[in-house]
Amino acid sequence: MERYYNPEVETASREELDRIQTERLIEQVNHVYNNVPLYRQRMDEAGVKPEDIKCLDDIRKLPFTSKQDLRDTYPYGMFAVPMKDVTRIHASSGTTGKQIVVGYTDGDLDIWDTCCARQLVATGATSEDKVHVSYGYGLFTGGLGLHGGSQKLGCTTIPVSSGNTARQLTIMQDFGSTILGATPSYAMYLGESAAKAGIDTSKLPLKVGIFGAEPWTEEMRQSIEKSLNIKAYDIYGLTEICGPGVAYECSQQKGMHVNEDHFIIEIINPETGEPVPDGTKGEIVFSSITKKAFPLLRFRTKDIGVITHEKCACGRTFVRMSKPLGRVDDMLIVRGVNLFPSQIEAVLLQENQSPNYQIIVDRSGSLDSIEVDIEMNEDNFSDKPSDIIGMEKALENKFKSALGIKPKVKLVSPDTIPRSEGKAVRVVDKRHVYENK
Ligand code: DLL
Repeated sequence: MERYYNPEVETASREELDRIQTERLIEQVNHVYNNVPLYRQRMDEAGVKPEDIKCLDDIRKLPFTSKQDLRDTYPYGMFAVPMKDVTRIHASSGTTGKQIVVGYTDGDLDIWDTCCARQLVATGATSEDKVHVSYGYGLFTGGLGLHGGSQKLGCTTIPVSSGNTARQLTIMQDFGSTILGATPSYAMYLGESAAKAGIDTSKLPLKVGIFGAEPWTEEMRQSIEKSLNIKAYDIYGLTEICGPGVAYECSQQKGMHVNEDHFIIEIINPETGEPVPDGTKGEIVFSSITKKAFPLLRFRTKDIGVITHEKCACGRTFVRMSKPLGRVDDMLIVRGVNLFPSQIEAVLLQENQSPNYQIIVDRSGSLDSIEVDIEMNEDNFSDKPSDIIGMEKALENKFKSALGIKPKVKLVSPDTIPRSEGKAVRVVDKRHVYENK
């Protein structure tokens, strides 16, 4: 039988959900108007006053929020409560200088934990479970997010964090982990490593995986389910909205239910900003309607997806979103780090390298690899292999300190990177991480 963490709201009627969302949206609009200068200014410019928001459709009168707005107000410009009320800070994965800093009050953390607890229960978890959290702990929201949900549900929480694969496997065996939280690529790696170490995963108590933070395909799901002998669930979220737990899969695994009592989802045409009907692909936009410290209205995620309000056999009435089907921008997620080609370009510029470059992302087994091919220019041209290797290593280190990940750098002869007639093809992603839908 299907179990819910908050049955009243997870299975509430559409009318009831509309009522909750409308009430909370109105309150949130007042909160941001009174406490976030950027919102007050944007709403004044658009000629919208908080009292103009009376029903859910009125959300369209409100301005969008972009990642750029969050960068422009770095670090605390979007915070809507005094810092003394902010009890936790997280930041988007990725790079120095361009991080998005988000804050939570105690109440915000409690809601976040609830959202993650709902996901756990949707996979069948109870307080008897031992939740092995292999998402990174730290500014990244994955580790502490799932941790909070697990603890709230009363599970035995094992805060392993990421890395040290041999130790992860030992803990899994000796501590008896029953649920694993990790990025899907790390879960794949754990499965491969278990096989190499001769561990028979069918003998382990592990039964469920909760995987997200990066795109993954149905093929990956099947492969992880087989190698770890578990059932794998998808969980979606983003730092700006809270972290993991924005949307979660149920027993039916036909899309992810959005925690609609806390977040309003819209799908828009990314060019016009106009809403598109259910079943039509568009950019996913979220408003957080209960968050006090870092409330966002109509945040453009740049993820592409579709939603459906069709009834789900699990009994939940929350709208379902598809897996992200792509991105509106060119953001890559490589080994869990969000990365923009423009950040690679900035390092090249700083190092006086040629602007002719190409980024090649690939995956062998479960490990992402990233290579940056750069044409040599007049200043650094050399045909001495030892010089070239030295320059490549130096650049690799520059990337590591600027981006947090170390790509392989290959200096190539001038005029060898293919030129294109339209937009330069900066990224070749051979992993095919999005489903071709
Ligand atoms: O990845 C939060 C998270 C942690 C979600 C753990 C799930 C589990 P960010 O680092 O801000 O936050 O990255 C957010 O990652 O806009 C999507 O592009 C992508 N993403 C997140 N979950 C999924 C998923 C966390 N299930 C960005 N499938 C988002 C595909 C996902 N992409």
